[in-house]
Amino acid sequence: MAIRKILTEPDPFLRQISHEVEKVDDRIRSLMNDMLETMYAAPGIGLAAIQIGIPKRVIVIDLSKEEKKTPMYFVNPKVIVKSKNNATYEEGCLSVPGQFAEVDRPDQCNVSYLDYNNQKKELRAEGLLATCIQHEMDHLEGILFIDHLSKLKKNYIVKKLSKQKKVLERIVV
Ligand code: K1U
Ligand code: ZN
Repeated sequence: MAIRKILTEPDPFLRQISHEVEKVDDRIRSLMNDMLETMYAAPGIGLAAIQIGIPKRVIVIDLSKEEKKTPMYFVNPKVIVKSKNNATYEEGCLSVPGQFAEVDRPDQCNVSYLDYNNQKKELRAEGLLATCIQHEMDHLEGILFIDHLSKLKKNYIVKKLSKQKKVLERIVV
């Protein structure tokens, strides 16, 4: 397992549409293991493969709060049903470091996907899991949570990120 570099906005790679996976084989499992290690190290509660520069439709999530890790793996996820009611969560993103904003999304969704063992599965998600799945599925379409905000809020965050990057570059050099 390896910790990979997480791409950050405005890296154009994050805007790519990810490709379907043919089969969950050992190479995809190895990718998912690296993604989990990268996500735990960050730390975060979800990660899409495109965030480490791999344009494949692969997501990992772990919402467990206790010591015991409970990873979830979603390959080629598809939303089959989503509720009409929305929920608002303050979202963050490892590709938009240090920035948080409230985003409205359907509060429940049913998702089909392939699991770690290439088995077809379906899941009904609600609460933070529903939010996180939809946030990660956005990444597969090249969408970031800041794209759901008003132009004003988005520009504010993008400018803050750019300032943050300049400060960091000065410290590192
Ligand atoms: O970059 C990502 O896609 C991961 C992102 C997932 C997410 C968070 C909140 C709402 C929707 C999706 C994160 O994990 S940001 C970091 C974070 O939320 C967190 C970090 C440590 C402990 C608890 C939460
Ligand atoms: Zn994200």
